[in-house]
Amino acid sequence: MSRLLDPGPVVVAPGAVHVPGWLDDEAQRSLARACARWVIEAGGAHRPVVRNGGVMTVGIACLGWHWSPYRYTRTRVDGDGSPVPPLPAGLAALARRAVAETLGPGAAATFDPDVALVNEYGPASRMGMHVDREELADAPVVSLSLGDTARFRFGNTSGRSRPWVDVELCSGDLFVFGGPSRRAYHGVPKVLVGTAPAGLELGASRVNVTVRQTGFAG
Ligand SMILES: O=C(O)CCC(=O)C(=O)O
Repeated sequence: MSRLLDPGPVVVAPGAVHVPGWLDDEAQRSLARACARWVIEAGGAHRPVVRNGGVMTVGIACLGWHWSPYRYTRTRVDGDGSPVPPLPAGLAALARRAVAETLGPGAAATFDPDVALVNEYGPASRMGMHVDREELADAPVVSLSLGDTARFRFGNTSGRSRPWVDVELCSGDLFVFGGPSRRAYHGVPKVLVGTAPAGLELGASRVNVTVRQTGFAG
């Protein structure tokens, strides 16, 4: 359920905007159902192995391009090698609307997303501070949250440490970061278990859909 007094868009940093309750209850249910389908079409959510050999605690299903540390490919190179399903047109359109409503029609006009990651969090999942840097394009990143609330840490472009702002991303919230914030470090230090709205069919505590533009040809 949406919070009673959503404060409206909050500018967290230049180019970084949080919109609480952007998706209403029905839109959340519809996105949750779509995510369940997309994860199956993508061959499941894989748990990438990162630079230090650790296995991510977040499962990732990829649409449009396959992300595995630290590159994009057209096939699931760290899985069964099969091709990645296309980015659904409806999700691309939703992401374009998100950019228009947060960063303005000018930013939306040039936003041409071609990849989405469906991130599945369990109660103990975390995502360390990182930069979305594998994309050539400087286009904004659109992030939609479903299920349990996440503590989302939005930092700076210089490094993993402070200053940062902790934002609670609830089910239905939108977060967009572009412009001077596009290469900011960010992460999810905690999932607040048991905070998901009732009636959402999610195969995880929390699902985050991140839509991006790689800037790659073809
Ligand atoms: O789950 C989130 O809210 C953030 C996801 C994220 O940082 C990413 O996919 O790079």
